[in-house]
Amino acid sequence: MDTNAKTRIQGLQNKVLEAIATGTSLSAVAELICLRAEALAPTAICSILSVDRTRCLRALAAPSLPVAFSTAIDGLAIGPCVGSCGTAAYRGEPVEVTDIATDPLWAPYASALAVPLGLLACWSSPIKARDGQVTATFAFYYRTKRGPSDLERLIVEACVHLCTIALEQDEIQKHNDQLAHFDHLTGLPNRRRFNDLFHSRLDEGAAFGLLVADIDYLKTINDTMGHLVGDSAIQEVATRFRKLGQTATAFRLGGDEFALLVDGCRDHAALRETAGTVLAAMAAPFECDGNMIVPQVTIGGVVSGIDGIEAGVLRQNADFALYHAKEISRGGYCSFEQGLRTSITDRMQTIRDVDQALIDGRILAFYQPIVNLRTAEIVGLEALARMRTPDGRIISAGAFQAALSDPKVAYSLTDRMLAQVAHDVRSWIDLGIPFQHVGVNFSAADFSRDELENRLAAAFDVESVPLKHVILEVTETVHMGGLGNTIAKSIERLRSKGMLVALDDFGTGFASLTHLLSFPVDVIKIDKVFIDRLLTDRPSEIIVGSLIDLAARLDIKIVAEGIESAAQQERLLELGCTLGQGYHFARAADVATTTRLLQCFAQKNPSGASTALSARSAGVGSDCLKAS
Ligand code: GH3
Ligand code: MG
Repeated sequence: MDTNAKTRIQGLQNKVLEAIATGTSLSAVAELICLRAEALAPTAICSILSVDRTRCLRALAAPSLPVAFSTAIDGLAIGPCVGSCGTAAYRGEPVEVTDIATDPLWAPYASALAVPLGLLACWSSPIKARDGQVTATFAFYYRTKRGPSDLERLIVEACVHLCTIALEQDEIQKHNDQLAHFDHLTGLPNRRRFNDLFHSRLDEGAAFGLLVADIDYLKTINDTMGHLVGDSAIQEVATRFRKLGQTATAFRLGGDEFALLVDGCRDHAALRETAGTVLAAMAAPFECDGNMIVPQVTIGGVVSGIDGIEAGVLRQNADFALYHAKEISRGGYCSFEQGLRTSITDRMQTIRDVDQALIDGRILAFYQPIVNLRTAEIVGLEALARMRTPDGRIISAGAFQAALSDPKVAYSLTDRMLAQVAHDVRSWIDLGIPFQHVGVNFSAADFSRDELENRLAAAFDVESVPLKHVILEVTETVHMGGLGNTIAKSIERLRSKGMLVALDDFGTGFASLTHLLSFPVDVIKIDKVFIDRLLTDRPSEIIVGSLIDLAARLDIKIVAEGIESAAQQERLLELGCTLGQGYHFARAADVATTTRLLQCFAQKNPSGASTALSARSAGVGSDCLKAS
């Protein structure tokens, strides 16, 4: 071969490699290879076909062949007798057909396809990936009945090599795109892809709805059944979302959060209907690692145009709706409403305030006495959180209650309270006060990690305070909430270790006495709303009276909350309730005031049969909670 030909082949190689290196698309590179090869071999017509995963030929580049010819070949399955290219791909070796009209390999296609176009001979070479799989073919067609020349062999050799590189590069590119746009765990398109589509829908002014969904209690699933089961829950939810097909396009935004784009949706009613379909898809349980799990999700939704036209606002409003749904309708759906923005941003501010107060040490334990209604002696305390503002005001828990919807804040607040309560109880014991017990409030967040027993033990160990001085106070919603009643089980475990559990705010939640039989507690605290109406509302009096009788028979102690008058105190005593708390006796006060109160009014003989809060077993009077 003359040096001129060599140089020209080298020129072809350089040009193509440069195109690959600069990220030119596979089809454009393939076309460039064809045109350059044809320039070097003017009597040849070049065609590159790829072989897809289903082993069918796909037209990649054939710039000098009629489109109809390429279209006819596209989709043919490779095989032992499929022209030159289909056969070369099948055999994995070059196929030289010097007379298409008579060669049996071309029998089905010669007269219908090639010969009428003047294509009389075809030499096809397979292009192989590193693993030996044929991924494409490179062919020279001739208008005369002949085989390739020596120069053409060299050109094809160079081109096959270049095609291998281009195809490999394309695979890498596709793989990178997959990684960049699709989630590894679920195979769903990811946040980036969602953002692209979301913005382009908005740019087009298209009508669409957006649902954001978050799996409920995934942390609990991880903690109780293991991370792999948690992964399976995410995958299962993704699979169910994918099966929604045209109804909504699902994306995994990250963690256990998903987005669903509902094209064509124009109003809240339509979006609510779609959300209903999504929720219905979650109903069936699935099995994983021997556990039966119902994959519950909560969904918030917005409609483009109605709830915002700007991407950031619309997306944030969807989050607000989800946040709201998590609070009022777990496992359900809420659509965005304008009022949500203010209420949620207010709450966020409160969360930030409490978070800062925790950092600054401005969360304080105050104490309200629980008294013997007969003697007004203090038999115990309830610890109540207070926040001191930077300017020194004391804010009661009701005013920053909203912050406790944030599990992290709620958890840290309990830690802070436990440390202070343990410290204060130590000081009372050291002062020789016959201290009995203090109730500490716990939220659902405190049960979210399976370590409450250790946290309690650690906090009180530091001050060498025995846990018998602590009563775990939980509300009905906490007690009955949680995945598969894990909270109730955790409470039962703590009880079995001898700790007392009080059900706080009884009557305001959803608990029934039947629940109490399945998940017993030691103390019921009747909510203030019943005490408020005790003297004026006959049904309230009947409820309180029956509750006191029933509790006595179940060996559960009763504490009345929010007693504000001597008349209420007397009526409660007549009904058989001997323990209570409220402004009539004392408001919650700081540790110094509480110390003075305890020094003056603490029940002197807690172990006496009728004057303590603390017996779980029979034989101890009803106006004590705990046997010493
Ligand atoms: P909620 O009911 O309020 O939604 O709380 P949650 O327990 O589901 O927790 P949240 O939505 O606040 O946070 C998501 C949790 O999901 C955090 C993390 O523990 C867990 N998680 C995030 N990504 C993965 C993952 O890829 N695999 C597993 N197993 N868990 C994950
Ligand atoms: Mg979640």
